[in-house]
Amino acid sequence: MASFKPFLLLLALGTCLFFTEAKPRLTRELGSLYDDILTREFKDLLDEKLFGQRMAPSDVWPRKLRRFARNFDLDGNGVVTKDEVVGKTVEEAKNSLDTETAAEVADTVAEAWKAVFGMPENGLTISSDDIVKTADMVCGNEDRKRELRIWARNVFEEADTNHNAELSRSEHGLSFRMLHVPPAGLAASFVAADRNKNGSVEKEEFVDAVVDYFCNKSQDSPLFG
Ligand SMILES: [Ca+2]
Ligand SMILES: [Ca+2]
Ligand SMILES: [Ca+2]
Repeated sequence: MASFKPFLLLLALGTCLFFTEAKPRLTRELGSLYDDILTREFKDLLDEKLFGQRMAPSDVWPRKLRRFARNFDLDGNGVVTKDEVVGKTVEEAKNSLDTETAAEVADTVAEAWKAVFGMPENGLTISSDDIVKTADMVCGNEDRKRELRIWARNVFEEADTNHNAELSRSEHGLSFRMLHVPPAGLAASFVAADRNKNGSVEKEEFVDAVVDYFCNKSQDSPLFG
């Protein structure tokens, strides 16, 4: 549709000019018809501009979301599947954690896939707009955002293996390796979460950092590498 607009605008203007010479009365009628077209076309263009601004405040957010998704795209085909996110993470949890904690991790990851992010069964194409729409549905709805906070608290509880209500560097490292954060990104991830710089990550810091990662549209974060 957009490619016809310059043509329609030119046609409207050209015809108005042509009829001005030949038929004044008809010109008035056609003039108002073309005024309508011009008004409508201008409104469409304006709507497009406003809509575009609403949908794309910047590319920081999509880039951040895509980076997170790519950590899980283990075969590198551009699609994150349920098996890559849930299946493989559960497999790794079973290999490196005790049976009970591994079962808890399995539940938390499965919950994230379905209940928190509402991911489609057939996976998600990382480069598509669906990834932004998915995050928008979570962050734009208070109930869904609460689910995200509850999920982050559960992840924190599982990561806090000595149950002292804070994550040490090694506890943080173990959990974030399981979330496929590359080893080179772990130090920056810890610093991003430890906002009061006291050398450990408290629950509130952790939850805030997770929500900020998924919902802050204007600031990037190294939390997930
Ligand atoms: Ca894949
Ligand atoms: Ca701890
Ligand atoms: Ca701290």
